[in-house]
Amino acid sequence: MSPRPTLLLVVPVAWAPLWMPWFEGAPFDVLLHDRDAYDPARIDYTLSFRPPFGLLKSLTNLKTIFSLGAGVDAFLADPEFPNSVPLVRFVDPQLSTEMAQYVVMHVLLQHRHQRDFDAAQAQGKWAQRMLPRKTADTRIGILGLGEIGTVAGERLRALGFPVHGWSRTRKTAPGIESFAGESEFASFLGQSDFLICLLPLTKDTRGILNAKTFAMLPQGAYVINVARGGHLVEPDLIAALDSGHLSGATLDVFQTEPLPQDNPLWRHPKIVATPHIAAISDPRVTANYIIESIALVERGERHPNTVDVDRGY
Ligand code: NDP
Ligand code: OXD
Repeated sequence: MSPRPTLLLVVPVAWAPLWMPWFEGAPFDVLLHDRDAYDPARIDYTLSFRPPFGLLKSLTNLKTIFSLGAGVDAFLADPEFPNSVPLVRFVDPQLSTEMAQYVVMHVLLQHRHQRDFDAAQAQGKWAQRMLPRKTADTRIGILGLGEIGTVAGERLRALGFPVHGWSRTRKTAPGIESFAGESEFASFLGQSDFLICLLPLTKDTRGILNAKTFAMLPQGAYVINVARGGHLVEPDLIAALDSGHLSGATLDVFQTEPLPQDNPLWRHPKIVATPHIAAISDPRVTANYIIESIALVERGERHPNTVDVDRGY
């Protein structure tokens, strides 16, 4: 009889009670990286989000590396990442729905000028007025029409916004106009009153939210970055907000997380900053996904959510 496979869970020890119960009854053993002693050569699978550099290489018999997040940039940033081992990312309809909720909420808060009404209420002012721009005239541009970008686009479309998206390859999502590749980037930007970043962080997309990009957006555009902090050139955003070209920004992700206390993004009057909470992988759902995924790998099948390491996503 072959030995049971072993999954190494790389999360803080304090999170063990959140995760371990969902693996009970799984047909493999689960060890916690920071708590349990183990022989690196006996680990078959790992599940982590930002594993310490070098750890994965030290596990010499890995069959698959699982990411507990949708984004895998932190894995590929490891100079010793073992390229020959399949890397499988987390894809989950619930995660996509929650990401879409976050995006919809921040589009609506801005579109409906809710913060102005909050301020008016605080002063006891009856500030009745019509929406300055009609929903049908408010064009939403989504950078990245993948698993999450497509769901966010569909939800915004259902609310009456014209939605278009930009991706590497052409898409055919109903009601969402597709722009593809660098040659269509400028025309995509030119009609984006809201620009929502849902790209993976790769060598091609790092710093894509920069002064040049902002200059191609219509006057008064609003930027939402829910992808990765590395997409944004922070001083360029502040300059575009201070010049009045951009009307505001919502940021859920940052170059350095947690966002340092002295970072000006915290206090900028036109920025809404949240602590990387747009959607957090649910341990129960993720554990089920891993149980099914390991069964699939053990049957010798290729996982459909295997990352193309050369492409970076
Ligand atoms: P997918 O891989 O499903 O989609 C990525 C999309 O980006 C695809 O449409 C792809 O195009 C497009 N793309 C990639 N590179 C380029 C490029 N160079 N030029 C144009 N388009 C490009 O990713 P998900 O939708 O699952 O996730 C997106 C990101 O969201 C994650 O990588 C992660 O960083 C972030 N995220 C953030 C969370 C949070 O809480 N803030 C939670 C979850 C995810 P094509 O389809 O043609 O290949
Ligand atoms: C993810 C994330 O990539 O949580 O899933 O950021």
